[in-house]
Amino acid sequence: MELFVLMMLVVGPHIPTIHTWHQLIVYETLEFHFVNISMNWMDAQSYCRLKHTDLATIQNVQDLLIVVSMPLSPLSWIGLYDDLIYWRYSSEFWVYESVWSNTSYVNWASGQPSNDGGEEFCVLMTGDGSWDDLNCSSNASFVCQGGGQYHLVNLPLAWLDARIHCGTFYEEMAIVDRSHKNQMVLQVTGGQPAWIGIHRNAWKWSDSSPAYFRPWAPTQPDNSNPGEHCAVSTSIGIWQDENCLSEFPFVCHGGKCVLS
Ligand SMILES: [Ca+2]
Ligand SMILES: [Ca+2]
Repeated sequence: MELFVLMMLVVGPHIPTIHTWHQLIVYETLEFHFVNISMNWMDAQSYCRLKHTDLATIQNVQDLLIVVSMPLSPLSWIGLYDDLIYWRYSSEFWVYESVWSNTSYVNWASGQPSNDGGEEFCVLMTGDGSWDDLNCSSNASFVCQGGGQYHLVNLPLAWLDARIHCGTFYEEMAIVDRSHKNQMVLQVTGGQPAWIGIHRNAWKWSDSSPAYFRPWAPTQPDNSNPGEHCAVSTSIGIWQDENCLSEFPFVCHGGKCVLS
């Protein structure tokens, strides 16, 4: 535990907000409340919003140290969840994001999106034109668009590198938001599996804060029991994904408080 915390302090990506005032170091943080009642994640969220502000948002090592200083249960819900709804197009410069509703065009293959291993955030067009969500670090050919046409690039790259390639040499990665566009892309690929320009921002906080700090336990998240779309903190402060319908005690946060 001590080693972990020390490592987090040394290498953690976020430094707490620090104000120097009259030689004092003052930390701003949220106040946290451990609730020792077992509920599923959604009910815990409702409880926290009613009694405090929201399920706990833990954005840096300072927050984490405060949370683990409480007498947590072995697994306690926090506000982090895997957002399976918001698929979107984006380049390096713009984002087109919409709730994927019945009126939005999708062409998922049977059983997809599957989010295997809890790490499938990018969309591959398969050989028959249907879509599969895959790990974005997988290498695949990809489809760009530019000059009013789609272009297959036979250079296996990870999804993000493919998007950069499209932005550099064409205009964008392929936007496929209509059935006839899906057919046009399929004609260009000739059935070769290829990335298209759709992905999702996976892990988010219940209170909509950005979720860059994610100290997962080794091998987590793994979505090992499908439906593991919500996160718990272990008592030592590293996290794992669990089925949102499981029942655990939980941590809420209230407003900001100041430590000095
Ligand atoms: Ca999949
Ligand atoms: Ca898990």
